[in-house]
Amino acid sequence: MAGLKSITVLVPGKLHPRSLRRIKETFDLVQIDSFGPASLSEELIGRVRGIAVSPALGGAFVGAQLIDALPRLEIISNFGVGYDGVDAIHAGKRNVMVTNTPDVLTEEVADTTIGLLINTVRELSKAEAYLREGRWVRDGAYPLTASLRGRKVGIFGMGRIGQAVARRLEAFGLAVSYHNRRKIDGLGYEYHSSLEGLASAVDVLISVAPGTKETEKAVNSAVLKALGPNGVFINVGRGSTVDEIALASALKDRIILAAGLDVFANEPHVPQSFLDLPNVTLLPHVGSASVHTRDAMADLVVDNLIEWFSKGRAITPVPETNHIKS
Ligand code: NAP
Ligand code: 8YV
Repeated sequence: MAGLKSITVLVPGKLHPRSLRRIKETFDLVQIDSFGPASLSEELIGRVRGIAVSPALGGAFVGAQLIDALPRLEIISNFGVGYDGVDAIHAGKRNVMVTNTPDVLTEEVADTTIGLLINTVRELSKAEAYLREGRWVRDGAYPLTASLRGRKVGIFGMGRIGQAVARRLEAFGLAVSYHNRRKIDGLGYEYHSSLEGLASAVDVLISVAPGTKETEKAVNSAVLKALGPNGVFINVGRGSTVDEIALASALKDRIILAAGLDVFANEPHVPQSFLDLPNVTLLPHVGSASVHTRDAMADLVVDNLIEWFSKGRAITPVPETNHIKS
């Protein structure tokens, strides 16, 4: 790997410490706190050949401006399977490879999704708070809750994680259906060609869809109304896929029963309207956040860089840049 030491990899903002350590051991690592091209010296601009970034953990958004400012840039290695923090379409046009971290986090995120679903329906964290406040002794048993029994679950975004969630739900004896842009051949779950159609056929809607222009605010008031008064909405995909104002109103006016959210449009800021509501379970984007899985993601970020600069190919290119050769 000695030849890689002369290659400069820029890390704008925060990144997992394991990725940082391995990049530092292998490449010429340059970390910067402020992200715009204006914060880079002329000398650095001419040197950077790779970027490693984790937008959701406090890294920079890697947009067209930054990509265009770096004439020798070859690869952007994104920490996370969701790469809405990188302008991959623009990178593709500029012949810059973009990689993400699929598969290594799939089962962890599916576990978290099931935990969030059960917690939302059976109110486990509220029941624990009740016990800790001494209310079991003072007020008696915790009130009875809603149930998962007999529910139909719809998955918006039946990809790697969606299918891992569906496998778990099958073991729970729950009926599963889904909406994607395309029906998946050979997948034995009922397909709905529209999100609203899916929502009206189920009483749990789980969003595992990516944050794109097409999915922006896709979960809107019509979808929530279709989900109905017994409906539960779970989001582990991206906050941008939800009209958060419509969701807060739907929860407040009992258009739906409850929601469980791991992701938000403007992280780490969570709308006060959600914090004020009793029927929403809130998590700080912890879907993949175990030591085991974050280590695997951190390694894949660096392995993509090493593979690119030593063998001229990427391990996990995103579809928008799959065509690019070194
Ligand atoms: P994936 O395998 O690419 O699955 C995404 C699915 O969404 C695909 O089946 C795709 O099917 C569907 N989709 C994309 N655009 C759509 C649209 N406009 N309308 C309807 N369906 C659409 O990705 P994954 O590995 O399962 O990850 C999914 C997402 O989960 C990531 O992008 C990320 O945002 C999120 N995530 C969150 C956490 C967390 O910590 N909460 C962790 C990991 C991932 P079609 O192409 O057929 O439409
Ligand atoms: C990470 C995620 O928490 O992979 C994703 O898309 O949302 C999570 O696994 C996030 O990317 C951290 O940067």
